[in-house]
Amino acid sequence: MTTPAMRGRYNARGHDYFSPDVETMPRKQLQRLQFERLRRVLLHAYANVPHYRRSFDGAGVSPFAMRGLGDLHRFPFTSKADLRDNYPFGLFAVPRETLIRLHASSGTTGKPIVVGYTAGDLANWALLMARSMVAAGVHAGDIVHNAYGYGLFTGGLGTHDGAQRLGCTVVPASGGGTERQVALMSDFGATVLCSTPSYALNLAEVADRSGVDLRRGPLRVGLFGAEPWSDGLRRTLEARLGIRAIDVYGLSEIMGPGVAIECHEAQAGLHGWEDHFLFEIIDPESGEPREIGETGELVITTLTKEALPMIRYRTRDITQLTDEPCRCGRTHLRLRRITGRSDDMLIVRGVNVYPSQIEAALVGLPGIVPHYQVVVERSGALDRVTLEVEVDASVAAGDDAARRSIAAAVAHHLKSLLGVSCEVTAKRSGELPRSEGKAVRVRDLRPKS
Ligand code: DLL
Repeated sequence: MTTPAMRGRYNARGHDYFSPDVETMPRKQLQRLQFERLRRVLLHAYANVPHYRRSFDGAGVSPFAMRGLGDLHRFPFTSKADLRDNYPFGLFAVPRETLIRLHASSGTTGKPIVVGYTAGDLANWALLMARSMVAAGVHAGDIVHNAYGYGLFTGGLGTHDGAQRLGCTVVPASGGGTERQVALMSDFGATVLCSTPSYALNLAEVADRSGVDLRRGPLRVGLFGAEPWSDGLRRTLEARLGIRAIDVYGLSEIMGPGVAIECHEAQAGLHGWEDHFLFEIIDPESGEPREIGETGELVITTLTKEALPMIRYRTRDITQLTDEPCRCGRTHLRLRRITGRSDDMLIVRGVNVYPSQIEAALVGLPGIVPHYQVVVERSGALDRVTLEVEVDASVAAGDDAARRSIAAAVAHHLKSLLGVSCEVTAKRSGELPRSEGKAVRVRDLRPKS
C-alpha cells in the first residue's frame, strides 16, 4: 500500500518533488546561491589543495576577486591528467582520516582515478540521488533492483544509498548472474530497475529466453546511464520491459550517478542539479565558452564537495544545455542526451561519428538486434573500421547468404543516414559479447604507439 507520506512532496500543480523549494527555485535566486557557494568552494580549494593554489596563481586569478559567476571563466580547467598526476590523494582538500569512502575508476591505461568522500559528501550524494529518483518517478516503498556494479565503480553504491535515503527496498544485485537476476526481479516484484542500458537489454533477452514476461509484472521505471545510449534503445527497452526508461548521468570525478537526470514528466533532457554543480559548455578545441544551446564539451564545477572540490572539470562529454522552462516545473537547466565522449569519436573515412549515432541508426532495422561493436584496425597508414552487428534469432545459424544480405542492407543504411561507409559483418545470433556493465562498443586493435 502506498500512503501519501511514502510518495514525494507535491507542489500546487501536483508534480512530485523530493526538495520542492530547491528544485523549483527561481533562476535568479538559484544563481545567487551558486555564487555564494562558488566563492566558498574556490577559497576551500585554494587554501587546501596545493595543485589549485599553483594553478590559480599561475593563471593570475584569485577567489578573493570574484565579482560574479561569469568570473569563473578566467579560472584554469581541471582534467583527468591532473587527477592522475596527483594520484592517489593529492587533490583532496581535507585530511585523509576524514574521508569515509573511496571509489576509483579503472581507466584503460595507467593509474586509476581515485575519488574520496567525507560524511557530508556522502550525505549530499544520497540526497541528490534520492532527488533524482523522485524526478524519474520513483517513490518511497518501491522495490529497486540495482544491477549497477558494486565496488570501486560509483554506480552500485551511489544508487544504493540514494534509493535507501528515499525509503525504497533495495535489492543490491550488482552486475552478472543474469538468469538469477531475472528470477529475483520476478520473484520480488521489482518496480524499478537500475542498470546500464546495455545490461537492461541483456536482462530483457534473458527474460525472454527464460519465459519470464517482465511486462506483466509491476516493473514501472528504468534508471539507465553510465554509458551513451540512443532514443531508439530507449523505445526498445520501454517496449520490451513495459517501463518508462529514464536517462541518468554522472561521473566519479564529480560525484557519481545523480549529477543530472531526466524527469518522467517530459523525458526531454536531464536536469542538472545546479544548487550543487555549475555547468558550462566549451569549445573542445579552443576551450572558449559556448553559448547556452550550442553543442560542446561539458565542464562542471562542484559547489558543495568537501573532500574533492573540482574546479572547471573537463568531462570530455559532448552535449548542449538548455534553460528553457520544463513542464515538470523544475527550474534547473537541462543537459541534452550525451552523444559520447570527445575521445570516443571515430573518424571513419573522414566522417566524424560517435558509437551512439551508430546505435541510433541500427535500432529497429529488420533482421538485427541492437548489439554492435566497432572494430578499428590499422591497415598500412590507414585505419580500417568494421562494424559488427548481430542477426536476430529468426536467421538460421547456417544461413550465410541471409547474413550477407543483412550486412549489405545495414551498410547501405549507415551510408545514407550518417554518410559513413564502413564494412559491416553480420554475426550469428548470440555471437557478440553481452554487456554486464558498461558495454564495450569499440574494439581498438591498432598497435599502441
Ligand atoms: O558511470 C557514474 C554513473 C553510474 C552514471 C550509474 C549513471 C549511472 P564513471 O564510471 O566515472 O561514472 O563514468 C563517467 O560515463 O563521463 C560519461 O562519459 C559516461 N556516462 C555516464 N552517464 C551517462 C549517460 C559513472 N547517461 C562517464 N549518457 C561520463 C552518456 C554517460 N554517457
